[in-house]
Amino acid sequence: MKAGVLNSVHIWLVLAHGLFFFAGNILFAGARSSSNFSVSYDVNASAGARSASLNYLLVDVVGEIDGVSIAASPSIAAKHGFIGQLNETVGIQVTSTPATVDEGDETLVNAAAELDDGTTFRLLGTDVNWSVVSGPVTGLNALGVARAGTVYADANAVVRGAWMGFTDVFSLVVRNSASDNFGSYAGDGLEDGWQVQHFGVGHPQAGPLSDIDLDGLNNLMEYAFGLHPREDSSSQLPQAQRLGGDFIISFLTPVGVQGITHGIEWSTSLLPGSWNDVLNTGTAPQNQFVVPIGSNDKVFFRFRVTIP
Ligand SMILES: [Ca+2]
Ligand SMILES: [Ca+2]
Ligand SMILES: [Ca+2]
Repeated sequence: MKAGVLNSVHIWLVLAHGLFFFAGNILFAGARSSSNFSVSYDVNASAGARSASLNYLLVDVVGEIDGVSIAASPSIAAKHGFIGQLNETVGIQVTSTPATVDEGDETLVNAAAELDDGTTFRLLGTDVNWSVVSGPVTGLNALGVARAGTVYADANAVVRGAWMGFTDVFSLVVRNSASDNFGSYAGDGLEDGWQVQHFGVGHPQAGPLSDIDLDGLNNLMEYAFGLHPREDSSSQLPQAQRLGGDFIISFLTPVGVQGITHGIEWSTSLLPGSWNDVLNTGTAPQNQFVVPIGSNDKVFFRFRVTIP
């Protein structure tokens, strides 16, 4: 029993010793500073105190440096000495993964909450209210999965996410990955961008067999030879040149024209069944056709353009 009493006294003395040094630290606290930080004083006061510099604000509370510090730029807040970091949401960020999507494909639109300590956390897609602001997105479901529509050229689409009163928009790129799949111009052999360029969207005379300018060349021929489908271009077809005993017709496939096969046929009478194919001896994009004149006193040519 006696030993037990002595032990109890010893423990009490250690505690008192510790308390003494705690009080001593408070007595000798004072101002501290750095290039972007200053604390005017530390104080053992239940009301705490506040100090600040150009880009720092510190609110002290009892016994240690606790409180809130705020940097003006970037705007970040930190709360010292609390059991856990306390955060406030200051906005949301909407992005898309991937940010470029082929027409007809899907991409996942994400949203993250921005916190005042400079961190973010991912939001569940189902927690966000999604909507399409503009552009070729034909579907955007509750999870944030966006489906790109068909386009005639690369195009931007803007989607919006809203959560807890915050909104953000994101612009994703829909890539024109197929050249003949757009609306009423799909599958007709003409590049959709060319049709929209000359006729706008959905024009009834933009098809390959129409000849809106009545120059004798339908739109397929106009396209194949890089001509303007709404201006008389009948004199702009490649011309035959005589070289020795041959006629030679040589021309380049226009830049951007694809899916087209150019051909030449010749006849001496223009009669049905009298037309003969000529071999294309050029190397793409060059086309070259050579027709021996022989003993013929006249030879006619005609162009033939085919699409798959
Ligand atoms: Ca397309
Ligand atoms: Ca087309
Ligand atoms: Ca025409």
